[in-house]
Order: sequence, then structure tokens, then C-alpha cells
Amino acid sequence: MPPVGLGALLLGGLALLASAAQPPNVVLIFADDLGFGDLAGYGHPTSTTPNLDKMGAAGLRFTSFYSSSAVCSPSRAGLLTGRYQTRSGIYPGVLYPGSRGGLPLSEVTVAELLKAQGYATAMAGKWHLGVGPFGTLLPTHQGFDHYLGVPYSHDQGPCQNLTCFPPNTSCFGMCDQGVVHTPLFWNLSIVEQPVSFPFLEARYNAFARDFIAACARRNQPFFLYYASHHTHYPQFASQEYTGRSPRGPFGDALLELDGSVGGLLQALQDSGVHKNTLVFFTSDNGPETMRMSRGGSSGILKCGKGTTYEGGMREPAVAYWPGRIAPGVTHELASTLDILPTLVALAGAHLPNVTLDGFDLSPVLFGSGKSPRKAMFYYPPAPNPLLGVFAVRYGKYKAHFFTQGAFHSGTTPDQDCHGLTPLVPHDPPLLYDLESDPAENYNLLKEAVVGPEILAVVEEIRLQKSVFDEQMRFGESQVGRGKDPSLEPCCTPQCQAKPSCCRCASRYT
Ligand code: CSN
Ligand code: MG
Repeated sequence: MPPVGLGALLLGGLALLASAAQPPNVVLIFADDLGFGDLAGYGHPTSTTPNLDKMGAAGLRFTSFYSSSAVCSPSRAGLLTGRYQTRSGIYPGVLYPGSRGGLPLSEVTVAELLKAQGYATAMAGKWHLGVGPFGTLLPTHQGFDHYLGVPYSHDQGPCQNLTCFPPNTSCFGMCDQGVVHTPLFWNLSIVEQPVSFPFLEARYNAFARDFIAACARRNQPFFLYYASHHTHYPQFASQEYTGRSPRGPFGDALLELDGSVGGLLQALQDSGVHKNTLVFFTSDNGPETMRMSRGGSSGILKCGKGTTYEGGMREPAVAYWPGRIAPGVTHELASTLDILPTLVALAGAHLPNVTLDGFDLSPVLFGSGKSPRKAMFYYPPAPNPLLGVFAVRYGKYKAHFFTQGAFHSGTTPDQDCHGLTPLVPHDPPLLYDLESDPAENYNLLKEAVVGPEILAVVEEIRLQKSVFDEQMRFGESQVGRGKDPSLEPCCTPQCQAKPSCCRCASRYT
């Protein structure tokens, strides 16, 4: 071999080493109330999601991916901390505009860990982990260098005639009254109140694009958390997407979210960082079927938002990193709780010195082995240490020790899902084989003859539940700290006629 060739080979090897040493960028896209059956790639017949379809086809698609809760705030706490929401105190239910509590600052977020490793960090979208006096609980106090977004759900403030295009025309949707209009925060400042929803997604996209471009110019690794308000109630879209999907308002909202996904992928390409960026897409909880055809769909799965049936917590999820993650489908067990340990491993960062409930999914992502996760534990929106978890998935089996309906899961023909269906303890538990019966229709313990293998499975799952419940330490309830109207975010804090006087024209440019 001529010496020139050897030199080129050596240089090539060094370049490879250098690129391997450069930690990857991460774009984490989190949809809101998007169900397991809502994407075309997960079987929905009329969803139009060209960019998500492309991501799904070129990425690794999960079929057994779980969020840590069937409602929003606890699910987000689990995602960002790698710990069940019971530990951080994000229960019962969700946080409100005037909530005193929020994700405690003592919790360690994935953003803080990556930031400590030299990453630039930014968040666009819905936070829902508290505001606090003077914004002390907002994302910029939890590891994000930059934040543009709304602090909670967009139905947690008067939303009438705010979600339609053109603005202030009469439009669909009633939301919470008697609280401030939903503000738009830029870091710690309210830059618009009420936020103009039909223009919001475009702003997030511009913010994300600028962040990606700036990090690429500096050659700095980055973490972008993009938490869309889509496809939460009241569903809406900008002019560009309204009326463009065959699926009605939900479809339009989803189409706009899909457009944002396309915009993010394009921004990565345009900045030349696409080869070293992991894009991960999933959702916070199952569909809110009480909104009927405007709510989402859990597809083949039972019930939706607010329940511990599969439809409440099993979510579409795609890991996309062409060249590093092979395209395909995995049935391996995984969770939003695993995001923090996985990203920490990819970044070469350090795990925090706290009890974690997640695992490094690298073997699943890179095809080198099985998931380290063997079980998933299902807490209801209002967990209680006396009952512990309501259900346990262990391998392909799932046992329900308690079931309960949820108002969020109303209107479908299945009564089990509905809000008036009370808490029912099950002893023996209801047992399903989720591989042969993902819809949770056929209780294996109801069959005439129950074999010894199935009885052994039940005993193992009982043990898993009791060990898990025994080690769980409930943090002080943050939602239980209650509400204080003076804490509702207001762009003119000194104004007298609250909440209606909290109105300001946009100062975001
Ligand atoms: S959620 O939706 O925040 O996406 O979970 O907008 O559980 O009482 C949930 N809730 C308002 C909501 C209230 C929401 C509740
Ligand atoms: Mg939600």
C-alpha cells in the first residue's frame, strides 16, 4: 500500500474517532394527548402525517412504549426526571394556572444533566410542571437555557374564539373560565397574553430553527425539547393546515404537528447536523375520547387518557437517527422513564445520585440486545401508597389489581373506560397476554382451566408489585399544595381587575 493511502486511512480513522467522540444532538418531540392509534404508521386510516410516516419508516418504531402516567403533568415529570411522578410529587392529576406547586427544583432533569455535559438546551411548547412565584418553577430554572412556550394546557384558561383562524372569529371549544388567559412565556417573561394560538406553532418552529442553527454554528451539542400543544383539546391549526386533513379538526391539528416535525428535520439538514442528531418522537398520554371525534384514538387498545388500561399509557414512539439506528419495528418494552438514562449514556454524561426508574435503551436503539426493562408499573392519575400501582406489565403479561374509569375516556361504547365506572379491586388480578391479546379482552384467569405456568406468572407479578410498592417513596404532593389566584401568570401584575386585566399585546418578535 502506498504511503499516501496509509495516511488517508489514518486520517479517516482519526476523523471517525473524532465524530464518535462528538456527543450527539437530541431533539425530543412530545405530542399532547396523541393516542396509540392516531398516526398513519400505527394504523389510522385517515390521518395524514407524511413527515412522521417518513420518520417511522426510516427510524425504529416501538410498539410497547409507555408513558409514566395517563395524564399530562405527571407524564412530563417522568419524562424529564426518569423517575415516577410519585417520587417528585406530581400528583394527583395535573397542575393548574395558580398552582403553588410544581416539579421541585431539587429534582434533576435530563436538561440539567446534558447542560452540565456542555450541551446547549432549549424548550419550546407546553411545560405543565408549575410556574411558581416570579416564574421560579419554569423551564429556565430546570436546566433549559432558553424557553418559548405556554406553562400549562391551552384549555386551562378562557380559550373561546382564540384558537381559530382568522383570529377572533367564532370558533369551537369552551375552556376554563375565571382564570387568566393563557400566556406565552419567553424565558421568564410573559410576551403575549392571551397567546394567539393559530400563530403559535410557527413561532415555535422559528425558535427551534434558530436554536439549531446557532448551536451548529458554534459546533456545540444541543438538546431541544419540543413539546407541542397538539393534539390536545380544543384542537386547532393555523390557516395553513385548517381544513386540510380528511380527519377534521383533530386531523388538522395533527397535520400541523406533522408539519413541525418536517420543519425540525429540515432545520437539522440545513444546519448540517442531521447525521449526528437523534430525533425521538412520542406522546404524553392516551387520547381524550370524551371529546368524541375531536379526541384521539388508542386504536386497538382499551380506553384512553386517565386510565391504566393500555390506551391510557401505551404510545406511538419513534427513534430516528439515519446511519446510526437501523429502520425497523421493535416490540421491546420501553418507557419515557428510559429517556433520561438513554440520553445520559449517549452524551457520556453522569447519572444523578437519586433513585431512577428508567434504563438505558442503547441496546434496543442500536440493535445490540434486548431491553433492560422487564416491567412497567401503572399508577392512576391519583396514586395512593395504600393501593400502590393499579397494574403491572411483566414481559408479555399484564395484571390489573385495580381498575377505574376516567371522565377523559368517555363516550366510546366500552363502559369500563367511563368516568362513572368506579374503582374496583381485583383479587386475583385480571391477567392478559398483551402479545396475543393487546386489547385486554380475554382474562386468562377466567378460563375454565388455569395451567400452572399461568399461576406462576400471577405469583411473579404479585411479587413484582409488592417489591415495587414497598420501595416507592412518595414525595410531598405538589398538586395538593393547592392554588393561589395571585400566582396565576399575569403580564400586568399590578392590575386590579384580575384575571380579565391580564392582557397584553405581543412583545415577542
Ligand atoms: S392534560 O389535560 O393536561 O393534557 O392532562 O388540559 O386531568 O384535570 C387534564 N385534568 C385540564 C388536562 C385538566 C387538562 C386535566
Ligand atoms: Mg396531555
